[in-house]
Parts: sequence; structure tokens; C-alpha cells
Amino acid sequence: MIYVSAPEHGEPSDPAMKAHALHATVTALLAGDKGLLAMDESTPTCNKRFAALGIAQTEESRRSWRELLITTPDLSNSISGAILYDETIHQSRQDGTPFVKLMADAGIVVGIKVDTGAKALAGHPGESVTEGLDGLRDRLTGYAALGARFAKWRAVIAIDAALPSTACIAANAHALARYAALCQEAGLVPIVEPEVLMTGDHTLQRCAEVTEQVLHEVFEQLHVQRVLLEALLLKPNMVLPGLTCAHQESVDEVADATVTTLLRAVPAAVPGIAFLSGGQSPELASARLNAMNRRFKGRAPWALTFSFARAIQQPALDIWRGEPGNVQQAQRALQQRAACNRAARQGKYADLADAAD
Ligand code: 5MM
Repeated sequence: MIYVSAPEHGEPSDPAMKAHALHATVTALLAGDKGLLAMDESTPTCNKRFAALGIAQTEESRRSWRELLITTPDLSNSISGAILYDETIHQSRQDGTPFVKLMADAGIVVGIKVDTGAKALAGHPGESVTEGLDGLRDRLTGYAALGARFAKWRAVIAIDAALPSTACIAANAHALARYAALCQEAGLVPIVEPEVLMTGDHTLQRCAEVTEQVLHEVFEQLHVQRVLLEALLLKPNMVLPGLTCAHQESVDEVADATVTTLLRAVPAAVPGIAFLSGGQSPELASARLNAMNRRFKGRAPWALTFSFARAIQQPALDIWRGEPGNVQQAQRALQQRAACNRAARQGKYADLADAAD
């Protein structure tokens, strides 16, 4: 049961009922130690991943790839929800069965990316603000009618000697909070994704400082916009040294820095934290999530789970390469990465736990 304050003039008459439905979605997404499959790459991003492997960059290729993902046998043993892109939520299996029906039949909750992308932030070279608030209320209603039960919006924060600026953090936190409020109004659980990028030579300590600063601002704005914390999921970066930083901390050090940072900035009312992988290898992403769950068992107030795209999809994509004959082997690879991450939620993922030591 979630306590919600009494309705003010003009608010819907039964906020408790709405909160109950949102809570049911959150519960389904976190149940059974499962996690989320992010398969919401925009067309340019999906095409970029295809181009790197010589796969045709067509709507039919993207549909075939998403069909491969959604029809992977037993995917729902490890995956509770999947985040789709606008093109994908309207697509169907080759026999005409809508993807959203296949997901519902498999017990996978439908999610949808609703931002329209990170655009250059005026007056702030090298920084971006995520757009998509205009018309969002109507788009959310449309997605809910199609079967979506949760949504996602990603803000992108770059680090360098002078970045991020106060303006970049403030603009992105404000947009995330307004998006989250609109989602809850429409009955969709918002996934709030402020991603501090791995790109650069910054230290883990610097990533921790920036991540904490960003999260403080995001939760301040969520409060200002009256977003119900119990009915959202946070999708943050792990706290990592920059990709080109000379010193790369161990798996356990990353786990400790990440959870310590989150404990300082994320209210205990938030039910779950579903990490993005951000360009980490699949094995390291699993190992680091595993270490968090092992080392903070019983001490973290929120579930620590995953919402990976590349760290689940990439091994399967490398096998598939657009060839129909490779579908089953690619699906086995996908199934395996999904299962590894479910094990990591339980602190039972063993492979390569010391990969970065
Ligand atoms: C950070 O990206 C999200 C998680 O993916 P990784 O686990 O690979 O880091 C992901 O959901 C992301 O938002 C989409 O894949 C890319 O979306 P765009 O809008 O950049 O195409």
C-alpha cells in the first residue's frame, strides 16, 4: 500500500487507485530477480550497430532483429520487461502477430522510450539536453492504448575538466521530472535515466562526484514536480573510471563506489535501480552488478537490477549478422546473457568476477 496525499482541487478523484496500478507494474518489473532488456535503440543508433557488422540498415532488418529478441525461447525466465522504440512497438512477427501481443503472451511487460533524443544545449558546447516534452501527454496516452505499461527517458551528461555545467544538469533534471510526472498521470511507470557517460579519462572519484551531484538535482526536481517515488525506477550509470583513465578499479571497488554514491543520493522510497551498461563488456557489467548484490546484500534499500542494451544484445548481434540461419544460435547467446544478469541480481554470477582486478 502506498500512502498518497489527498487530492488537491482539479486532481483526479482517486490518486490511490492510480498509485496502486503503478505499484503493480513496478512489482512485476522487479519480480523474480529478473531485469529489463533495453531494445529501444533509435533508428540511427540501431543502424550504426548494424553498419559495424555489415548488416543491411533497413526497416525489415530492424524488424527481424527485434523479432529475434522478442521470440527468444524462455526469455521471460530472466527478463520481466523490455523497452521498445516507437518503430518497434508498431511492428509484428513475420506471421503478423504484433510484438506487443507476443510480449504479453510471454509475460514480458511492454515499455517504450518516449524521449526524442539528446540535442545540443544552446550556449554550452559539448553538452546536450534531452527533448520530447512537447505533445508528450498525448503520445503517452497512445502508447498506453497500445499496451505499454512503463516508459523511459534518457538524459546524457558528459564529463571533462569543465563539464558538466550547472545549466546542463538543471535542464536535464527538470525535463526528466516533467516527463516522470506526465507518465504517472497516464498510468505508466517512468524509468528515469540520467546517464553520466564513460567517455573520457576522468577518474572513478570524479564520476562519483558528478553522479551524486546529478542525482541530487534529479531527485530535487522529482520532488518539485510531485512525482511519486514509489512508482518509478531509476536507471543510472555505474560509477566507473573514464574509458581512457589510466587506472581502472577492480570489480569490488566499482561496486562499492557505485552503491555508496547511490546511498547518498537516492531516497529509500525508490523501489528499484536498474543500471544501464553504457559500453561496458557484457561480462564486466554482469560482474559489477553481481558484486553490488553480493557486497550490499540486506543493506541496500532498493532492488539492484539491470536494464542493459548492449551488454545483453551484443553477443547475439555478433552471431546473427542478419543471417536467418544464425537465429537460433543468436537466441541462445541472448538467453545466456539474460540468465547471467538474473544470476547477478542474486549475487550468484561467478564468471569473470575478477576480470578487472
Ligand atoms: C544508455 O543507453 C541505454 C542502455 O543501453 P546500454 O546498456 O547499451 O548502455 C539504452 O536504453 C539507450 O537509451 C538506447 O539503446 C539508445 O537510445 P538512442 O536514443 O541513443 O538511440
